[in-house]
Amino acid sequence: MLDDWGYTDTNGPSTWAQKYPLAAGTRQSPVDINTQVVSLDVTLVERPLQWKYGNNISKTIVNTGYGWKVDVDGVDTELLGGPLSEKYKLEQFHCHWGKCSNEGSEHTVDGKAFAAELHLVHWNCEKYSSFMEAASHPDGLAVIGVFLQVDSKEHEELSKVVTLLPQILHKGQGANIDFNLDIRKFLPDTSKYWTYLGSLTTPPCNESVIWIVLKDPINVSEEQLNIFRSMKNIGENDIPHTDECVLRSNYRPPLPLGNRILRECGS
Ligand code: SG4
Ligand code: ZN
Repeated sequence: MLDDWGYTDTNGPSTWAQKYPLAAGTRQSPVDINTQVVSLDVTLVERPLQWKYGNNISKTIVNTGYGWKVDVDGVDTELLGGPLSEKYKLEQFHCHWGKCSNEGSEHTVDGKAFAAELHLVHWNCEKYSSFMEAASHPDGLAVIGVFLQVDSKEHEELSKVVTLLPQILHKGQGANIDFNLDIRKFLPDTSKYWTYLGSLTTPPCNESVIWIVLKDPINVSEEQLNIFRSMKNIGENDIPHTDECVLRSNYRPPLPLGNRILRECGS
């Protein structure tokens, strides 16, 4: 049985709105970032983005059937400043990629896609009491997006994730992280970013995300991406019918910005 949503021809992004009406909304993500129409916002410069991620906060990694996801202990984490009016806590991070490296990111810049995009998902812990509660409010979530581009050498910290993937090739599988997987090493310069109001990029596509897309990409190797591309979207004991069970790509293409404003900080 195919899931009711996914990234195959039959259950991919263009079909989501049939079952998840929010996916047809006017505040959807991702979007193409047209660098000609972004507005420079001095208030963002005056209120720098601040974050605090400690050691040993990455706890487990799971195959969600839609990719890998690292759950963190976010108690002592913080994200504030920039476009955010309150303090947010990190909940998890995950990645989107494509079947080849000229596609894979969800956001695009002047029509250009990167090979992959890392998402650090935070929730507003000042206004809401849980991630779940926050996810249904327009200012509930804040996601930092980091573009991944291909380079000849591997990304050292990402190689720690890659090493765990053989244990979670199938949907539903998980592994403990008993070493320091350091989120800070996934961050380029965080003073340069674009920000806009959007949604979760997967069903149910809640319009609850303040997006912060970092301008500078980080480098990963093609080999690292190839391991991502070998993950499966079915359980270990499910019977594979076609090669549709391989998660070759898991990104949603850009949606119209409409009358939303894209602001930029730093150049
Ligand atoms: C990925 O599928 C994550 O694994 C999901 O996390 C996440 O959903 C989903 O992407 C949407 O997040 O930053 N791309 S995104 O907009 O965080 C949520 C889980 O499955 C609710 C928990
Ligand atoms: Zn994501």
